[in-house]
Amino acid sequence: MASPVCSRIAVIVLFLAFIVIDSGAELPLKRFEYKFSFKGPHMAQKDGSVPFFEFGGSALASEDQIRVTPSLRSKRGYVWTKNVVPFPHWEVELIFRVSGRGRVGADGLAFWYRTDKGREGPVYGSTDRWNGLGVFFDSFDNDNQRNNPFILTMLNDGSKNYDHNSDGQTQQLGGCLRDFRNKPYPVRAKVEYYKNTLTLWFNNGMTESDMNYELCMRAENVILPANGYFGISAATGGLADDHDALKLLTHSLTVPASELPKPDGRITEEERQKFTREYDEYYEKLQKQKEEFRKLHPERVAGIGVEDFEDPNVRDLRLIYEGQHGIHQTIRELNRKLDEIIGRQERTLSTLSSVQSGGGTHMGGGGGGTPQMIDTIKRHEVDNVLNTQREISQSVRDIRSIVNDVQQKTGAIHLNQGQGGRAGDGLDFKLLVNELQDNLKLVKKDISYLTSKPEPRLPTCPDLPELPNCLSAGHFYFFMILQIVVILGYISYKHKQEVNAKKFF
Ligand code: MAN
Ligand code: CA
Ligand code: CA
Repeated sequence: MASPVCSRIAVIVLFLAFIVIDSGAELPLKRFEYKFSFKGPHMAQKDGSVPFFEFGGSALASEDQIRVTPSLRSKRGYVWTKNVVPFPHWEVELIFRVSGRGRVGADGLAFWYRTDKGREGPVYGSTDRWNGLGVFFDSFDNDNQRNNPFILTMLNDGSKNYDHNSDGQTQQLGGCLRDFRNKPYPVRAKVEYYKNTLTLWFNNGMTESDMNYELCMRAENVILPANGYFGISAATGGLADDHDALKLLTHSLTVPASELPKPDGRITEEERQKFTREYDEYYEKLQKQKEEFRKLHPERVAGIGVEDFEDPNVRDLRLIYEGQHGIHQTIRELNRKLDEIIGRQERTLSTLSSVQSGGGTHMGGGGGGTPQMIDTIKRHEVDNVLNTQREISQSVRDIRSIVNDVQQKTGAIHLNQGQGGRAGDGLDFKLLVNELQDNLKLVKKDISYLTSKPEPRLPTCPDLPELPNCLSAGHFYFFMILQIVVILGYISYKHKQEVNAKKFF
């Protein structure tokens, strides 16, 4: 059961879609053309003319209508646009009234689009052998076919005469049997010529609505001449009606851009030369304007630089530079992060080594306790310790060299003494003592420097197994003083021996 319902719905949707697509595709753009329209109120000016229209014969304009013919016998009247119609597609709505006291009226009213202004003539008030379109609202049944009032369209290329006696039945393009006389409201006819299709709708004036149109005729492949005029004419004969034109509303129709044939993108040589010439002219004009601007505003030009416009090569170089700068920044950032990782790794290793080395010293008695919490050694603290150790080592090496120097000097004195002293030995001894004092001062200074250095906060030598040449200040003092005392004792002893030896001479 569901399947047929679904298929019906699908068909309806498809149908509606086609309608929407179809109607959307064919909807032309409409524009009201006031130069080809008239309507009341205030239709006629003080001199009786109607703007953009000319009329003659029995036609008479008033405030709200143009009476093309009065209901008097053998009248002809006409109204024509002053200007030719410049647009190829159009829609014209004619609102009019045909009224008379008789049961039968005559002869009828015509709407025209033709290449000449058909002033007074036999075809519903206009001239015959026209070129273009005639839409005839034929009230009187001349051929007695009981088919009037009738609405009839007829094309003419200027070669045909309208057959009045047969009501043009054999000449018609199309038409419809409609009564348009003595209606409660004005009747309306809408004529559309769009894409070579002629369509006629009719509103019989039974209501005031302007929407109740019904199709009268449609004809395709209709080719109307260009540059025609719109016109209205009417005629009476043995019988007569009032033929009143109330409104003529014209719209031009434009084919939507989506339906226009697309250009193939190629241009002719002539067009190319034209565009090139226009470009050159524009460029020259631009250069002149730039030059004028420079003259008028030199300070602004100087502030801006040589050119406000970037050269393509300069732009490429700038882009390359910016790219390289970006790469450089990225590398720097990576380098920084790598340093950070290495730092963390070193701290971790230091912590591990501290734990390992501190495990034996900090373990609670007997090795049965849990490890105590140990402070983490920072890298800069380790560096400080190492630097301090290096300085101490260097100082110790300096002291060693000084001590060696003192020993060498002492050895030299001893040698001199062994070779026998001569005159002036007392002076040499004095110089030696002074030099010894100077050296001692240097030693003292170095020691003072060492002792004045702040001790690192962290445990130093004992906790760092790889650091050699550690010497405490106490030991160093002790050995130095001992050495000096020995040397002085030795020198004193030798001096006494020499004094005693001299006594014997
Ligand atoms: C007369 C003639 C015709 C005309 C009728 C109706 O018979 O003038 O041409 O059509 O009257 O007016
Ligand atoms: Ca007729
Ligand atoms: Ca007829």
